[in-house]
Amino acid sequence: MKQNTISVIYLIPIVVFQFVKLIHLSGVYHFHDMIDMLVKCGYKKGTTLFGYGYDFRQSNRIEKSMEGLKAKLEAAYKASGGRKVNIISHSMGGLLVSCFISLHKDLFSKFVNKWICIACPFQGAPGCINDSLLTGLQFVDGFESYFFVSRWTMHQLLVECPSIYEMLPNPDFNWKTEPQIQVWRKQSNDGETPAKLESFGPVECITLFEEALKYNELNYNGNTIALPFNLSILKRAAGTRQILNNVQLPEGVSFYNIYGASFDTPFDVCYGTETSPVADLSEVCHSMPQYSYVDGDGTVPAESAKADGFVAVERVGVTANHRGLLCDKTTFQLIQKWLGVEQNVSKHSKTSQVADASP
Ligand SMILES: *[C@@H]1O[C@H](CO)[C@@H](O)[C@H](O)[C@H]1NC(C)=O
Ligand SMILES: *[C@@H]1O[C@H](CO)[C@@H](O)[C@H](O)[C@H]1NC(C)=O
Ligand SMILES: CC(=O)N[C@H]1CO[C@H](CO)[C@@H](O)[C@@H]1O
Repeated sequence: MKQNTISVIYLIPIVVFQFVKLIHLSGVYHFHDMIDMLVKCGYKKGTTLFGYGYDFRQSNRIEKSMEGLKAKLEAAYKASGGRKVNIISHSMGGLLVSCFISLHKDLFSKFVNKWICIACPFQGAPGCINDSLLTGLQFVDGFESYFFVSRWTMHQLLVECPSIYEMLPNPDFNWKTEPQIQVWRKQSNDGETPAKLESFGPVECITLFEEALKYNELNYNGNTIALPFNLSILKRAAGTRQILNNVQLPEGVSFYNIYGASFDTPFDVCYGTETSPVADLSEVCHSMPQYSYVDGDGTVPAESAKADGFVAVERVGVTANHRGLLCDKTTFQLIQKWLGVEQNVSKHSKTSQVADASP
């Protein structure tokens, strides 16, 4: 098939955690159904279908990821007989591609024909990410069950994850309503008002993270390792945010965006209650947050995933959750349409529908 000589690269998150023994899994499983679908469309693994694994904990612009993607693009381009290749990214993979475009624009336009981006947190994932840092919740829904680590272990790992800092909500984005973290704080014991609701905006929020994680530590093989909120990682993440805010799609590259919709997605987070307020901020790390929700894929708000800032050929909302988007019939139909391929053995069971085709 002529069209199948154009290679496809899919970006898969992989992880090698330094503190936890049992983990050395790759995200291939994540993409399993997608790979199957593409193979049924005539792609051949290693010949016209390539996976590019990146460590999802790392900054989206580390040299290693950038160089690796460059090499993969070159290889796939060669395998296509010098024809531009197509890229499929999911979630953070989209931020990695954005960073690559910003740092290697010429290479990107030389090697890439189409970029299909699924569930990318372009402007961050406020509720999830903030809360990942504080309690290790939510984000874990996606990863805990998958990487088989406990909530608390996950939390401790996330505090040292540069990629998490890069998914904090973009303070420069024009949010419909700016995301908030709120804490019911205990006032003086004798007072008439035992509790007061404090709100943390983009600036104060850092103070909250610092304060709450001041004494955070991890016990590993009998050693105690301090794991405070890491200001040097934050600083670097701010640099990544600047890059992401300024990235422009090179001419000649067609961009397609699939975002998840119809799932409650955490946005604002509140710790403590009026009757059971928080005294010391470190307590928030051990308390269950209350969320307020917006529409999205359960992890990334639709508002963030839609706001790619690029000229898109199509930008489509699909009714599926963050990971469900990777094995969703509607997603597959869109990808086949955009790649111009067909699945040989196709079943037509409809599990989801296009929710919103507006930009
Ligand atoms: C599709 O199926 C036909 C008949 O089963 C087969 O000859 C052909 O090679 C298949 N094409 C692909 C792309 O798998
Ligand atoms: C912050 O992160 C950097 C890079 O991972 C690391 O070298 C440094 O030790 C960390 N600082 C703290 C206080 O944990
Ligand atoms: C550092 C950072 O971006 N923190 C964010 C955490 O969440 C609050 C509210 O959700 C935002 O206002 C902050 O910008």
